[in-house]
Amino acid sequence: MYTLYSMQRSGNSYKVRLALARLDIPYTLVEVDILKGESRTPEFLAKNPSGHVPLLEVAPDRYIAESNAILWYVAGGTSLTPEDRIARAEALQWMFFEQHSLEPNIGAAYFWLALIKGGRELQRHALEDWMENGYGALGVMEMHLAEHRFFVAGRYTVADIALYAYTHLAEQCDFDLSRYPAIRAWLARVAAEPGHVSIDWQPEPLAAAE
Ligand SMILES: N[C@@H](CCC(=O)N[C@@H](CS)C(=O)NCC(=O)O)C(=O)O
Repeated sequence: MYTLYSMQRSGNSYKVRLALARLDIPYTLVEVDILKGESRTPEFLAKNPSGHVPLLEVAPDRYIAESNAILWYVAGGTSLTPEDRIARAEALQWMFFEQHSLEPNIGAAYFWLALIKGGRELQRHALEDWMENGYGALGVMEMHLAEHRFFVAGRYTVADIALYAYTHLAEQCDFDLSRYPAIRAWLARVAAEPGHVSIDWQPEPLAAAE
């Protein structure tokens, strides 16, 4: 049985909740409030020295960090992970793109504008860069999605889950998606996938063991 250390409003944590819900995999959810420093305690750092959520305990004292690595672990062998070599590399290509070009910009803007009171003033200068680079990433995605229903392999995969998390939050942090019709259509396709859950959703608490 997995234990997922997650924060409800974290897009990176949401990716893992989305995949586990789609795959109907039960798990124990532990809420970690990063705003209160709960991911920086000695106990948490012993589990993940990066001090980040999400973190998945896959066996006693065996942890996997990094949202996109966790996606590959939980979805391995399912339709969410492509089998052939090119498609696997393409999925990784988009997941590295997500971490390098999308998450550091839209994720940072979301954190400071949507989660931190007074964040806009504190990050006024950084925000300009996040907006410019975030729009750059959205432009790349729009070009691809104008020709493809999903990012890889013609179907919903871990690459879509990784990219959906922060893209669907973009309008909560100043990004205007009206200029990106292919992205909006893709967001709707992902939201219509079986087992889709919102970022607010939580699994039912598991019954305590006898
Ligand atoms: N590359 C990591 C990033 C994880 C990350 O930045 N997590 C944030 C929440 S979205 C966090 O835990 N921040 C707490 C901190 O830095 O103290 C991933 O994809 O999992």
